[in-house]
Amino acid sequence: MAGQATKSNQNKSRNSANGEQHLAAHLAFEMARVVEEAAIASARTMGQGDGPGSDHAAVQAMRHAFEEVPIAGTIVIGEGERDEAPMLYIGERVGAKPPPGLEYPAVDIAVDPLEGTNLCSTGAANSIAVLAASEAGGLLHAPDCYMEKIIAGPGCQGALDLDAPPEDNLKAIAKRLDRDVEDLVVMVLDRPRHEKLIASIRQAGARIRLISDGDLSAGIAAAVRGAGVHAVMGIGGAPEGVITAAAMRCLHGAMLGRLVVGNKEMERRMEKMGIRDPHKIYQAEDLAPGKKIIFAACGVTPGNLLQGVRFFGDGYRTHSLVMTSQPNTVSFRDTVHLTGKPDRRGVRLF
Ligand code: VTB
Repeated sequence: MAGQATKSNQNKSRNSANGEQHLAAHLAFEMARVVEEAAIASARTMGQGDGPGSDHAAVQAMRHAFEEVPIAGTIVIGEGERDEAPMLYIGERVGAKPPPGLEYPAVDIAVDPLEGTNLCSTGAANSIAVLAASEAGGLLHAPDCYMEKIIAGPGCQGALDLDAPPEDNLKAIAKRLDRDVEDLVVMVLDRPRHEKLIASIRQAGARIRLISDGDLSAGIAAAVRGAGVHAVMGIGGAPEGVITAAAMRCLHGAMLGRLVVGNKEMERRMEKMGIRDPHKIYQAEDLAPGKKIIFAACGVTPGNLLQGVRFFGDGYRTHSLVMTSQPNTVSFRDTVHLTGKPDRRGVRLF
């Protein structure tokens, strides 16, 4: 009897584990739909030279898409404070209305409906629609300030030091990757604040790719094999840093980040948001501590990692990266959205 009881308990826990896996997969699928909608809407505006218009299109489409998702969602990183952003503001509740008697799971969400607004408005590469989600409390509520970052692949866990000179980090990364510093490619945002950093990287002998925007997709490129990028260094947005950290949790990338406290006012805001030590060096696990992380990004303009949205007569095609930490999955989703019947030749496979 006792044996049977144990077996039934085992079955129960196996069933609930399967149920949770199913939920993770289902939610990841829903989140992919959300970033796809934002990408499609903003991609329509590509090259119009209207950054705010592109951003607005993405925000509106993302907000609308959330209405179908069965979650009790809270935006923890979004378009700004409630009084400055009408949609996807910090604290906004999103998700479908549950039927009577049913409760949907509480989910915290960090969104960047259009990461790389300028890239989209000029038709340049690498703009994406992106979000990260986790169980409640699983994403740091970072203020909209800057963050010093260093990001590299899984092999560099424990080898990075935010306080060390760039050449030391490059040496450490090269060692872990079994190559010379000269064989490394580092992505850096092309900003005057990085003048010294860029000079040091050049001095050390590594190759550099300067980017005008988009240190989030750069971070992902550095954490995977085959993208031809080995590290991201420099100061970018803190909200983007938290979403990058969520991606690192799924990819096991190495990341360190430290908020840049500009002034007293910012320090007060951080305190209000529950950040006790504003000078803390965070790892990906601190920025995105959730157990069940979901990351979803969809290409808006063509990029290194993701293709952009392609429109054709009877629909459009999107390319997304969807990842979960538990179970740990990394999937690419290539979707043809048909708005009518395909033409005589049918849906193109490749
Ligand atoms: C970066 C970059 C973003 O903001 O985080 C950057 O990745 C930081 O701000 O794409 P500055 O532009 O002030 O340097 C973006 O460029 C836009 O969100």
